[in-house]
Amino acid sequence: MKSGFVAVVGKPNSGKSTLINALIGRKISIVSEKPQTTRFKLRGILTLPEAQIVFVDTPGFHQPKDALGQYLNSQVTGTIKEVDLVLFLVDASSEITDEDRQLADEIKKSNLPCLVVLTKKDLCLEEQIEEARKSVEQMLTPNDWISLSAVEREGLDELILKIISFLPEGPALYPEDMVTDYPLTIQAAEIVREKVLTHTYQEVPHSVAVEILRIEERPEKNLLEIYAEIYVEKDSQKKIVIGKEGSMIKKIGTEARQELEFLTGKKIFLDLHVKVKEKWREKESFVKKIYRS
Ligand SMILES: Nc1nc2c(ncn2[C@@H]2O[C@H](COP(=O)(O)OP(=O)(O)OP(=O)(O)O)[C@@H](O)[C@H]2O)c(=O)[nH]1
Ligand SMILES: [Mg+2]
Repeated sequence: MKSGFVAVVGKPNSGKSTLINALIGRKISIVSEKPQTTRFKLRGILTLPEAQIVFVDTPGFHQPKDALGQYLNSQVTGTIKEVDLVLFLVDASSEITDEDRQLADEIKKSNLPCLVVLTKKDLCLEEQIEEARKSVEQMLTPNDWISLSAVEREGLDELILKIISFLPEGPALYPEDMVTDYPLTIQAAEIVREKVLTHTYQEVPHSVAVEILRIEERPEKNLLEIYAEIYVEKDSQKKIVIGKEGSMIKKIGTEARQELEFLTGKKIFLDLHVKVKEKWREKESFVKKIYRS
């Protein structure tokens, strides 16, 4: 048996969360077409007969603009230090940028084995993959390479075999039926945030944070009551999230409730409030309060 931790790192939107969800076959981490979707260091666990792989999803590595950005980057660099293997995801369908280069430097500093994953192959011509590969070769010399498409599930089995070859011998680290180790409070907050991200644009998705205030169990009714606060930074954003006559918050609430019911197998009562917290992304103490993990 082999087992170990694998950091999944890459710039925002490179496809980290999509890949982890595809490998585990369940939605571990929320996904959106907007950059900087992931804010937590989330673990997804894949148990096979011959190995247990613990993937650590991370926020997209980027040029930080505020306390939130600094915190997210620190989650990436912190994760790189505490794993057995680094998967460096590079979106082959878009330009290589300084963010890729800076992340490559961080990976080199770690001295850990690195497997480069060129993502979104379904969107690329063969030449683009070759070009991406050449650009990455100028940044670092990885231990191995793969190009794949998480959306089309192409290359996933090969990736798993390659990952296992880097892992040390060892027993399973988590129970074999466990796919993630993060608590329902975080899962629920992320699901609500995903619904907000799906339905809002421009600055709003970046300005939203969700905090679960409390969860109350009503076992006699097979019911969970979830009370959540949605934080935004401005009154105008609050209006958008609530929508005309509450239509938007109702839509967000309905979609989140359905997903939470599917996830837990219980009836869900979801209470959502929207609150303005001016410039929360610039306030380190607030960021730490919400995103401590
Ligand atoms: N066509 C295609 N799109 C993909 C693929 N993988 C991811 N995407 C899309 O790329 C976008 C970003 O995917 P995410 O998985 O959220 O990316 P991420 O790296 O986790 O992003 P952050 O959490 O913001 O750092 C989404 O719209 C995905 O649907 C792929 O293999 N093919
Ligand atoms: Mg992500």
